[in-house]
Amino acid sequence: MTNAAHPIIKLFQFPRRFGIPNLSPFCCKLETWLRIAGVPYEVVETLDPRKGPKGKLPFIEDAGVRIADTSIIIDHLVKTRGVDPDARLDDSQRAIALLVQRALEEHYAFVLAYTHLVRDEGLRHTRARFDAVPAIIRPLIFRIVQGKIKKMLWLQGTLRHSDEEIVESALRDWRAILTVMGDRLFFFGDEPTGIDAVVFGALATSLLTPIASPIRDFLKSQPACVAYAERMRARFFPELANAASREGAASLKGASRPVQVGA
Ligand SMILES: N[C@@H](CCC(=O)N[C@@H](CS)C(=O)NCC(=O)O)C(=O)O
Repeated sequence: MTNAAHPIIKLFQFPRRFGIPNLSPFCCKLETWLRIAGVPYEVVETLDPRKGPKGKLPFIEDAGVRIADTSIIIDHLVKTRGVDPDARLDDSQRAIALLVQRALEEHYAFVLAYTHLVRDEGLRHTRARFDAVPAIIRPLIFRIVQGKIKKMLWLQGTLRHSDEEIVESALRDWRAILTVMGDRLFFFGDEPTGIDAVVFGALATSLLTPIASPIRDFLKSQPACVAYAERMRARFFPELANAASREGAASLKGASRPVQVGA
């Protein structure tokens, strides 16, 4: 796959946190897709989306050319690398995949911005990303970034709803998606396809992080969903799955009372 015509691509994305590929559903999606498709890459960590051609992360650099937007990047790699994890899907499966992708990327992604960057439970964990900013200007930068996120969510519409309404809308997304998935190993059967990268991108940051929310509680209560998320991480990011299970074992060892795993 990698030869003189195709130098290794550079993947610009946020640094990893919390034992998942990325807190950003889009960064997690793209890196997962690269591993599903077997396209080699090297990661360049950055906290600054403004470096990308569309002012967002992730983006790639392929032979010196920067390309943004996960779906456009994937189309580019399918064409140039001749790999396509969706090759075996029929028209109906492709249509379902697109609708699920739209639900997660054009609706649920805004709920994630709310749960992770506006809600107190999320901010408690995501505020640390400002640690790299000099302490003297940190509160100011934090207020500016938070103001930008809130404005975006207000214009998009999410922030006009109550917390309960936002959570309920997200639960509807997940109930529908989990119903379509059933308890198959991967979204469309025994082998992963592109939509698994999208679903895992949204699920990992919702379920496999310490960021508490009623959405995480719901997802945790769905055994097939938890097994799917763990399966995706174990298959495509074994280095993270091993670290996560070591952390889990250590916290069990250190616990003074028996702890119910997965509770
Ligand atoms: N449609 C884009 C969405 C990417 C996106 O929204 N990235 C977010 C992080 S999850 C971002 O960079 N936000 C920074 C900003 O909007 O300033 C894709 O598929 O790549």
